Amino acid sequence: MGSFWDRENECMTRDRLHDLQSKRLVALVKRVYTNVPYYRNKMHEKGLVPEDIKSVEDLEKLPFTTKQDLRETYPFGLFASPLDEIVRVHASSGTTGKQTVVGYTQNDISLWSELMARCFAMTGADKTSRIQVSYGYGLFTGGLGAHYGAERIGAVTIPTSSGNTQRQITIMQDFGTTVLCCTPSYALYLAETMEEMGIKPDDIKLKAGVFGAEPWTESMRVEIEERLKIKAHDIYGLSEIMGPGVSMDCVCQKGLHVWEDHFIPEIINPNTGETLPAKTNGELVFTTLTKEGFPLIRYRTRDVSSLDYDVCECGRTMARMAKPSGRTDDMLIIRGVNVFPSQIESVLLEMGETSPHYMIIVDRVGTLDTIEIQVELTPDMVSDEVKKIEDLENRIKKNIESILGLSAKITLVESKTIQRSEGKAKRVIDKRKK
Ligand code: DLL
Repeated sequence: MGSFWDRENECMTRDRLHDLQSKRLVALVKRVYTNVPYYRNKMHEKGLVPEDIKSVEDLEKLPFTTKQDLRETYPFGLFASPLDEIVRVHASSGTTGKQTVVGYTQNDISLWSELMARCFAMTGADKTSRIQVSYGYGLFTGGLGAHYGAERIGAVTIPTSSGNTQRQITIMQDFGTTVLCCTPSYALYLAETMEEMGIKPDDIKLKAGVFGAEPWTESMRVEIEERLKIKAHDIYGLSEIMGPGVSMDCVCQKGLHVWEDHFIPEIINPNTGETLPAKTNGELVFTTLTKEGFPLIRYRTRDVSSLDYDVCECGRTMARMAKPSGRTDDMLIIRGVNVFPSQIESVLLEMGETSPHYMIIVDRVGTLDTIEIQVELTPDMVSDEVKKIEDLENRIKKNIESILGLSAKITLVESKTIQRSEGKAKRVIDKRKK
């Protein structure tokens, strides 16, 4: 089912995969121990030498790497290749502290292109496709990461980068774009702008979207698929591990296949560090197996997901991670209740009576946390229909309360008043953090 870029590797038996991962892990540990003093010290602290790591079963002995380690070694301290072998750097901005800098050798760029090509092939794309890359180009990995993968499969690559929304649509129409790459929130903004321009999904050739870089719910997927009449794929990645293309969902849309021949995923309990069994939710951890410039051992992503090792209906044997529901550090604690913005998104989109644009505002009055959810009305609803609006606000409030066990203030706002995003959407304003 579906198309493959590299069927042999994507469907290899789990036994073969185990042997390959073990061989690669042993080589990786030797490499970082020899080349990166920071890792050598961390291993010594745990009383480890490279010979202690003989197979993937020994992975748990190795120490975790965290964002803090990356900050302490800023900018190039964890690079495992000399700088004259590094041909590209990217950086992720991060909301707190210094940027995280990552480096790639020529082989790393080639591997990244290869894995992105696997992702594109999963959408059915090939050299006859036209792939519009509307992720930002620059230090952010989205634009260039998708770009090189699109070129690798031989598609016509259209590097529009993000922004200039009407022009994006004109290009889509004139150049016959078949695959669109951008954040899911931007996909929704593009759909909205298309509607305003009077362009219908049948007027363009778009067949698939490769959307990621931020959490989005299944309901959001349905909304985008219906409005653009396409298949919307979820692509995941992070600069530290490579960029986009660490995993993506196939046509079955039942989890994102992790390219396990190059990355080992684990799920841990974020509080204890203990490894959790398959199909259990926890923090996602990755070890890169083949990266040269910036390999990482047991990197704690802070993303919340779970892993499923059952063979997928598409035939791929590579583990599937559940759609990430958010980040452990995005979790809001409101009056002691844990809240992920994605839970609120699900409620709103499943009700389907408003537009999908919302903003969560958290504050503290005295010692009490308050939460307000601003939701946009659809263009055909006007805010002077007071009775109707009140009734809708109350029903949203009730549904939020039954899912979160938390009373929230619901404010319905006029259509198109909530800021649209061209990249990663900002959905939470936490005034308590000031
Ligand atoms: O966002 C890489 C990327 C670009 C992925 C384009 C997909 C498409 P960073 O800027 O370093 O890299 O941010 C990484 O974004 O740890 C997640 O919290 C979040 N994220 C990325 N993809 C998804 C996704 C890129 N599909 C951080 N679902 C990650 C949920 C995602 N969250």
